[in-house]
Amino acid sequence: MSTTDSKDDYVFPDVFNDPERDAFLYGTFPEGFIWSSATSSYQIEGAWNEDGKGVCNWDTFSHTKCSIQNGDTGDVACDSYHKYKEDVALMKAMGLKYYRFSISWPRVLPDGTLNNVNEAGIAYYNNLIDELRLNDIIPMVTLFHWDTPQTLEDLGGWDNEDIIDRFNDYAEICFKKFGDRVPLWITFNEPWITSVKGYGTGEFAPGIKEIGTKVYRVSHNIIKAHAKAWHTYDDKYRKLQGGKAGITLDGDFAEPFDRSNKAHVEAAETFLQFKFGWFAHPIFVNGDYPEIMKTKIASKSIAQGLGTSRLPEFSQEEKAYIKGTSDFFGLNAYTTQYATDATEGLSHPPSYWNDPDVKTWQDEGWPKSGSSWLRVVPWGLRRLLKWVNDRYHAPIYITENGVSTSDVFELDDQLRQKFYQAYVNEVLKAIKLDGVDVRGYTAWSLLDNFEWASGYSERFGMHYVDFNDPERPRTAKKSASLYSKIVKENGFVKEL
Ligand code: PNW
Repeated sequence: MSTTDSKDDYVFPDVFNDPERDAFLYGTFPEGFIWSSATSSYQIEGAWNEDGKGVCNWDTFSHTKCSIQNGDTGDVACDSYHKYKEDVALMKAMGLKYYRFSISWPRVLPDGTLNNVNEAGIAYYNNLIDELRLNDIIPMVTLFHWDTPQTLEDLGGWDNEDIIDRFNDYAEICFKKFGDRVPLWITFNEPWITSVKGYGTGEFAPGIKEIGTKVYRVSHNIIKAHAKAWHTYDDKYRKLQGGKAGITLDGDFAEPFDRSNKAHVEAAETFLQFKFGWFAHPIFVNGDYPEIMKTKIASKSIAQGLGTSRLPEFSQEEKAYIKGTSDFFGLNAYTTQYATDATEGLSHPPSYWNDPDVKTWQDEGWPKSGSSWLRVVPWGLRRLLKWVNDRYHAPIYITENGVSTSDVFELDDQLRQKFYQAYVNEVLKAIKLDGVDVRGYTAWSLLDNFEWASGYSERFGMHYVDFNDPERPRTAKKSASLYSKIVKENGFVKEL
């Protein structure tokens, strides 16, 4: 790439070539910037019923016919329960200094409660953490990346508020057992997905389809559970262990289709409030949902003949307890939508999709990935970072960003190499040009793994995993060396 305004200044020159917006920026990240890669327990561990682990909602869901593409399950996945040392060696070879993984709740507490602590599960995570520290890799740990103990799911899961105390017990045992070596805790990964896909559309475990009502109750309980676990850390462990605790939220960026059209601008903002604000407004701003959500859902609920809003309310006491309960903003970002105001299908049937009065879509010209929902839009990440920064004023850790390709054997993964170059470059622009406080970047994912309802048909890894081989061999793709180069140079150093 050269500094002159030529096609070479762009990573995707045919699609994204606006000199203002898309030109490549050389430079390095602030000193101490955290470079990491991520996985999650159900997606990589396997060993679903070994050494005393309890059954989780995804075990049940994936064992139910027709819920996952090709009937795939996470029974073995990448077999990381047995091969974690190999995983650590891959990170070491890439020069990564941080690793984001998640703990399986039922591997530690098989029935979800303190009645039965699985020492083998505790030992597994102790071994993993020790292996990481031995290799100078610092763990960033997610407590809940969607695998709920089945015993608790049977009692209503996140729709039963008793789970708030159970989650707090589980979080506390993790702080107690592992916290001396874990400086960064993430309570929940993407509560939007749990609420909307788990209890709304039913695409994900537990497969419940109550998109107009339950989604809001589930997220209400998750927000309270998050706040409680954060207070436990803050009250009892922070001083001793010196770490930080926060939440990871996800969502697409929304770009007004026509920036000069006020209705489009408002629609994009509303979309973002319904995605991020739903969780971020209570946690980072004032303990309560965004006004636009409260107004829209209440007026639609009344029009639908309901006596109260489908969106639950927090008490004054709860608001005070929830506000300010995240030491950082964990952000999972992948793609972007265009947004306009919508006027159809507003009141019936009650649905999270209709509540915002917004229509979104993706441009056909944006590069496709292996996942239908994910088109490559690098500039959307920079705008999203600025949007989050302006509203929530918290240090941002990008806890996931990455791209899928379809299930083919491909080590020279051109799309993923270009994706990381372009997206990481947008993070650099956000820091250098917009003054956004981004502290870290995490690539999703270290390994190809179980991609939820898509099973093994979509590959997000920087390492290829052969799922037909019982040994689950890992092979580095070219994106692994490209990412490793960015990490070692702490950015983009121009080669003369
Ligand atoms: C995130 N969508 O999930 C998760 O945190 C990861 O576990 C997952 O593997 C990764 O992104 C890639 O998908 C998402 O359909 C799953 O919009 C689905 C969607 C978004 C994020």
